[in-house]
Amino acid sequence: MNVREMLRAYFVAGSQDFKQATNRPQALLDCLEQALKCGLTCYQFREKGAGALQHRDDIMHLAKAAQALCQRYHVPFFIDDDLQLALTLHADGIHVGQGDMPILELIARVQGRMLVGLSTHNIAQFSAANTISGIDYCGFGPIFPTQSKPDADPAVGVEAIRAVRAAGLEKPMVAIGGIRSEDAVTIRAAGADGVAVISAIAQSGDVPRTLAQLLATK
Ligand code: 3NM
Repeated sequence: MNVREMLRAYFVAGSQDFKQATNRPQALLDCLEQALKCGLTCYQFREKGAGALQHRDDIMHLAKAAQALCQRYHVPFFIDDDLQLALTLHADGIHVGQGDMPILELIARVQGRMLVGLSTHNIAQFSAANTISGIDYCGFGPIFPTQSKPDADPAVGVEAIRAVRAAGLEKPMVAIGGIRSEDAVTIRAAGADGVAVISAIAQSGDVPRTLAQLLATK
């Protein structure tokens, strides 16, 4: 699978995204497996924020279980912002934000052993990332206001995706932030290679329908 195809329907989640569940880690795994069965193209393990697991052993155990599921369905497994964990597990990729480990240092330490994704929140950041060949794709957003990330930047809107592509910036891009499954077609038409979501899948009452919409061609 090439990187642009991998970005088509990208699920980002940790146990903290299943606040209603009595067993949050298990709820994450159940939801992830359902999504994988329905054609999910990428998963990022992001155990972060209020309610996230705190103990290293628990995090490792959950990450390994999520990775095993992804491997069973031949879907790339990314780790958010934890290079040590990503290297230990031989993850397919690592994703970092602007405030995490500096991207050039990360690329140097990864040495081509896994894919690298970087979050960008405006055209200037995307443009800077566009010139760095060690970055395999950029997250871009938040497109809409999001409930899932308390420190999110201001929403940029779908128009900002068009502006990035109109400026000739061609790095693979996954749009993120407040995206509902019904928005996927519009967002891809604007120039994103795919959509990354937390709530649209984690809080879906009908994962097959959600994935069908996320993957839809029109
Ligand atoms: N990163 P939801 S927005 C993890 O703008 C994350 O880089 C963002 O969650 C960014 O799909 C975001 O529930 C949260 O809005 C996405």
